Amino acid sequence: MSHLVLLLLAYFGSLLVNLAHAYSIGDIPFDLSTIDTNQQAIVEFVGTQNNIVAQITFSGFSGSATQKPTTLVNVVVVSGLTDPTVKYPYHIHQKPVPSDGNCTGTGPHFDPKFANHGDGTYVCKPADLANCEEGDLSGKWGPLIGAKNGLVTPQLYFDEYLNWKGETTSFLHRSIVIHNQQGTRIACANITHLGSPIKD
Ligand SMILES: [Cu+2]
Repeated sequence: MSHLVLLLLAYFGSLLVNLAHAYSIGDIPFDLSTIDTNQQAIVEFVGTQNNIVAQITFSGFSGSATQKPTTLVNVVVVSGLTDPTVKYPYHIHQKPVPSDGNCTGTGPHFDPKFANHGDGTYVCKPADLANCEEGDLSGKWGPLIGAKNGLVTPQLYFDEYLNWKGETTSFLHRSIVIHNQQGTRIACANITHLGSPIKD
């Protein structure tokens, strides 16, 4: 190989490394280097309820002068949601899973800003995310669509409405509930914070 080719390869190689930190949401450039190593959380469904095996991770980005803080959410389901005609809703619920494992004990959706007035009129519109319940993940980003072989199409999105701080405002140490189409709670698991406690 000529030196020129090697030089060009080195140049484009370094360009790729730089690009690895650049990301864009629509037209807005996003800087992945603002990731906060303390804002990491994981939810694991281990197959003990309706055979549902899934992992949901949350990674917080602290933001910068030109960029709002946001959270990258990754939802992977590999078993249990096997009816391709069903759209399975899932939400962050108010309380962690009780020791008896009963999903009813997780309480209502996590909604610290009272987006739901409890009068039956609540609807989460993707065009108006600020007025969705913070915990209404499937309302904001779409339900999980069943797959015959269990491998649900993964979801990956940035949610700028999730809050990492404050005893009443943080989504940490609560739970995620997956429902069937009728609304029955078919699995629930706790949101575990990875990293040092976050100061308010
Ligand atoms: Cu729910």
